[in-house]
Amino acid sequence: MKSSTRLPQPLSHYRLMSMPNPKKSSSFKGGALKLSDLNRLNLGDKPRIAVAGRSNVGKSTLLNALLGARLARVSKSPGKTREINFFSCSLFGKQCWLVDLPGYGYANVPLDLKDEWGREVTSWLNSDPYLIAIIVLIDGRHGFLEHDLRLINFLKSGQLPIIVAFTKMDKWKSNTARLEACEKLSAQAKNNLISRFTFIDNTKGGTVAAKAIRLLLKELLA
Ligand SMILES: Nc1nc2c(ncn2[C@@H]2O[C@H](COP(=O)(O)OP(=O)(O)O)[C@@H](O)[C@H]2O)c(=O)[nH]1
Ligand SMILES: [Mg+2]
Repeated sequence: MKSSTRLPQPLSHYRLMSMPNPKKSSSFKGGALKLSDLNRLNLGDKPRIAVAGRSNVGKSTLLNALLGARLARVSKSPGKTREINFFSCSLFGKQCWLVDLPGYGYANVPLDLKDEWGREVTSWLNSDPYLIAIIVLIDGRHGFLEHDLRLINFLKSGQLPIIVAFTKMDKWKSNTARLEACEKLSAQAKNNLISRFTFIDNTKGGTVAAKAIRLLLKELLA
C-alpha cells in the first residue's frame, strides 16, 4: 500500500487558515448510548467514517473542520460523554456519516476499551458493514500510548482501514523539532503496520488538516 506521510507545512502557512463557511450538507443526526440506538437513528446504507482517540486529542476540532461547521463540541478539559455522535456530511459528492466516538484514556472518561460499553463500541467497529474507515487521532507530542495501541491492535484483527492522524503538530516550536518528531512518529506508525497516516495542525479552523484527511479518504470512498 502507498505510504501517505506528509511533512508539516511551516507554521506561517497555518496562520492564514480560517474556519470554513458552514456547509448546508452537514448536520448533527443524533447520539447513541447503546448499540440498539443505531436502529432508531435510521442510518441507512450511507458510508460511515469513525473518528477515535484519547479524550482531548482533537477529535471534535477535526470533525468540525471536515464538516465545515461547528457542530461537535470542542472542550479544553477531557469530555465525559459516553455517546457515539453521528454527523451527516458530503465528501467528494457522497453523503456520509462522520462518527464521533467517545474519548478514551483518561481516568475520568467513561470509555474504557475493556469495559462493557468499550467492548460494544470496538466490536461494532469490526462488524458494521457500512464503516469504510476509522481515523485514529494520536497526540503528536506523545505518539502511541497504551490505549491507542490497544485500539489499533484490536482493529488490526478486522478489515477496517485505519487512518492515523498525529495532531497538535503546531506545538513543536521549531521546524527542526517538528521534522524530528515526524520521523519518529512515522517509524512508530510503520512499526504498527499503519500505512495511511498524516500530521495535522487543527488550529485556525483546521482547513489544511481536513484536506489531508480528505485525501486519505478519497480512495476509500471511491
Ligand atoms: N494546539 C492545538 N490545539 C488543538 C489541536 N486540535 C485540538 N486542539 C485543542 O485541544 C482541545 C481539545 O480538542 P477537542 O477537539 O475538544 O478534543 P476531543 O476531546 O478529542 O474531541 C481544545 O482546546 C482544542 O482547541 C491542534 O491541532 N493544535
Ligand atoms: Mg470531542
